Amino acid sequence: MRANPTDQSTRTVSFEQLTELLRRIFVAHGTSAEVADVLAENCASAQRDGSHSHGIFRIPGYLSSLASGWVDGKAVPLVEDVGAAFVRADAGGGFAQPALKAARALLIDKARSAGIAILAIRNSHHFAALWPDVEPFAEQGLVALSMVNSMTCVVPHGARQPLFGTNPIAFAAPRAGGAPIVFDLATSAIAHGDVQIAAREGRLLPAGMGVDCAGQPTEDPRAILEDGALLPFGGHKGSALSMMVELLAAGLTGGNFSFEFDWSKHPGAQTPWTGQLLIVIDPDKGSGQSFAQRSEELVRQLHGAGQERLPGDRRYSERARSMAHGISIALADLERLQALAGH
Ligand code: NDP
Ligand code: PYC
Repeated sequence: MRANPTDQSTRTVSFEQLTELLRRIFVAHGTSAEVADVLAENCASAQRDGSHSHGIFRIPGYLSSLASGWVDGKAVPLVEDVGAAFVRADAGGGFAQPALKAARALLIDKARSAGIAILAIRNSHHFAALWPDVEPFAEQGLVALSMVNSMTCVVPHGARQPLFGTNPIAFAAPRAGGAPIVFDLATSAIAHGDVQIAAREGRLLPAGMGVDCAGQPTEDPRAILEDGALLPFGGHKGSALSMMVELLAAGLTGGNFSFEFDWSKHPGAQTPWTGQLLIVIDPDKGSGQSFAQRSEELVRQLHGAGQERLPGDRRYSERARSMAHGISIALADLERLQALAGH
């Protein structure tokens, strides 16, 4: 780990160094080595790509959830082959990503043979960015769509009280001339993690993100976090998408709806106990043409129409910078991580 010459209060670490540090933290706080490998790579990838609401910022939440006994860091997922194009995984009260890892090869085999395959994960905790779950499929020429529900903190459009989670949707598609096209967005106006970061930094939010405990619009992130709530993005449209996420990620999989679990007997619990759906498609079955060539043509037209920045582009450029120059981390944060790893 080397000092950044331009700023004495930060250090740069390589992706591999950060992954190893996080892996040691997870193991030291009660996960199995297998689960630690998956979570550490996921969290380090988010930090590397500038997905700051789901990078190292999340480590205290992971650890307090583990310490509370709310999530099983040693759970072994159970994968079931339930149809020509359908796989189920019971995460056993553990994290969703190890369940995805366990089901992945079967899911890809089915998507390639049937043209499409579904993975329904239940009894799972997802506390991360969603793009790491879909992007690798597109790197293998497949289209992937995923959604996960979280914890009640979003007021449905026209409702008086919160019911939905922040419920992200992520999509990845291969492209002939570059890295996959990927988007990953919360269906709330802002991710809960970004509200927490704004509160910590003492910043106000833009208008239209949330309401206070009286249901009145507020730009104060603390008022949203303390008995207030978030709003869906795009009014009734985002609200409809959030409802779809509840139906597919929880209703269809057998996971909890965002309003269905009660973590009050586990002080410190932060990881939502819900479900996740993945749909994987072999796009070349759709027509006689190469899908990756078709998506490249769409990108060309988007650029021609003036859209320079596609979803995913910011992450990819952060990733390139991190891989070339290291991941910059505040010294205080790095020291906290090292202490958690037991250095
Ligand atoms: P953002 O609003 O920051 O970004 C959403 C998407 O839009 C990204 O793909 C982003 O690309 C793209 N984008 C942003 N700005 C532009 C622009 N100007 N032009 C074109 N594309 C743009 O994300 P959210 O705040 O909605 O979500 C943040 C993270 O929180 C996500 O990773 C999500 O999965 C995670 N989350 C996880 C939850 C869970 O339960 N596990 C719950 C809710 C959220 P780029 O990435 O390149 O910036
Ligand atoms: O940022 O909304 C969020 C979130 C919820 C669960 C994990 N991240």
